[in-house]
Amino acid sequence: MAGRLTNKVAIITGGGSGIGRASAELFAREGAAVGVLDVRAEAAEETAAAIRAAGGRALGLGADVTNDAQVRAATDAVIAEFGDVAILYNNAGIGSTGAVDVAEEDDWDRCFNINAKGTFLCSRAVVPSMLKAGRGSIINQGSVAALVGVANFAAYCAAKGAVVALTRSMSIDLAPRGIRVNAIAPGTIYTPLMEPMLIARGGGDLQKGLEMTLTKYPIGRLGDVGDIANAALFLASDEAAFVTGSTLTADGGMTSI
Ligand code: 1HS
Repeated sequence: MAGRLTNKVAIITGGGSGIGRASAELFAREGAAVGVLDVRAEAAEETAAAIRAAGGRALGLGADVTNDAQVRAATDAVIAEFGDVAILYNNAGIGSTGAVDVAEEDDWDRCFNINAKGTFLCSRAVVPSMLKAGRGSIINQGSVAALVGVANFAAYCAAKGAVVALTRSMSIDLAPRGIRVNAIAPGTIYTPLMEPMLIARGGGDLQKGLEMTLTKYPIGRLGDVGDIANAALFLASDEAAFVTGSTLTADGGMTSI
């Protein structure tokens, strides 16, 4: 299978659904062998099976990105199957709602652990393999919520802000060693992560939450998973050879208002 990622090995976290699944399928269509990680092993395997059924190469693995042993075991399994890793997409994430005065401590910790610490643990596990190969591209899932304030998303805004700051830090540490690190800042994409946040915004009414959200998007629609998968593909590919430390907004103009 020839394409923009031919002969590359990719790991995508949160690959069992949403943006992660769309990206895993796109990367595989572009020639990558894909390690699909998800906290739900059956969802990871489902994505991997769909890729294999379409003629691609994929391995589905259960891994909680907040658990270092699980992350390392999954990374090692991907390397054993396909070889050293060229692309890591730190996509796994979780939402959180609430202003700072009502946010729950457990929720804050969970939001930081999955979004920010997970990015750290997965990167730490994969970088040695990229260094062996002499090159790599890491893509971290940020959010527009890292760039502008979003009402009633306190923990989420803070955690995604951490991901974007970590991206800049990683990029300067790793650029001299051949690894590029970038973030994507998606606007609202209708995925399992976003649904509870939309319901909360609409006061329990999903449709109302969707309508309220749409007013923030000059382009006149919310995003779809393919919009973000295509942004990730660019950053993963050699077309982005001079791009590192950047945060690519894919937000229909939301942050330009
Ligand atoms: C969940 C995703 O990172 C977007 S954060 C919410 C932004 S907005 O659609 O409410 O303006």
